[in-house]
Amino acid sequence: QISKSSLRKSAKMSNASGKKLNVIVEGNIGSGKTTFLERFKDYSDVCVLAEPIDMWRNCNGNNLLGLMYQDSKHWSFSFQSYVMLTMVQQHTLPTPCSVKLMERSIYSARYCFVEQMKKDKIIAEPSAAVLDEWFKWSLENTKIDVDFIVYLRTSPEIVYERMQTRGREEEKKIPLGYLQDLHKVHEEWLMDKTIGHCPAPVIVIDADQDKTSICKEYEKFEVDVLKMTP
Ligand code: DCP
Repeated sequence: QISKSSLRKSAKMSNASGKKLNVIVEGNIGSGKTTFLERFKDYSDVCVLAEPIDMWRNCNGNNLLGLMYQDSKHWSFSFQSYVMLTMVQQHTLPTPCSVKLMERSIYSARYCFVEQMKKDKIIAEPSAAVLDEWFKWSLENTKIDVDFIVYLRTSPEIVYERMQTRGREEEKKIPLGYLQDLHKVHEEWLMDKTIGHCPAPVIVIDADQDKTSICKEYEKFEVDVLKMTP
């Protein structure tokens, strides 16, 4: 007997235009982006690109993520330059699949993280200007397409708890205040549209919810956006 889930896994996306869809998944640290992406890993017509955190932890033997949290004034510029490079690599990676689902983007690197680091004077204005030039050049000269943004919207207090439970070594000293600041810049970029440029329609998912309720929201995304037919 063929199960419903195996049918779903082989389901073809049938978006009306037949155009390939590029979807980016955004949200605060600990908002559940990885869990959201996991759901699509077995689908034959979806290319899932998880965040290249392993590369950030090992750039020619250097843990840039760890260095950034240990001495942010010294290492944030190097770290964000490398994040932007890895994001351009993911945005431009060819795929035969109908849907490319990517964790984060060059946009959140620029409009959330670099923006906050500029505000906190962790990245000096001249260094931020260099990152901005790279950002603009990449958008103008490479093929970075975004058709939808999935925003996993959370409360900073909830993601703070999740982050502590997860216990990622590099993130041990992140204070609640940093997550509140990152929440604010995500909101300004994706909801209020007062920071930078929002490149595509935003699908908001309440990601404070427990796992069972979130799964229902995820299913709506599959049906409404990916047009998946079981
Ligand atoms: N990070 C950063 N600058 C970026 C992107 C990420 O400083 N441009 C940092 C923040 C986190 C780590 O990298 O310490 C990973 O953060 P993400 O929010 O991108 O990924 P998570 O694994 O926390 O996501 P989730 O828990 O939602 O799956």
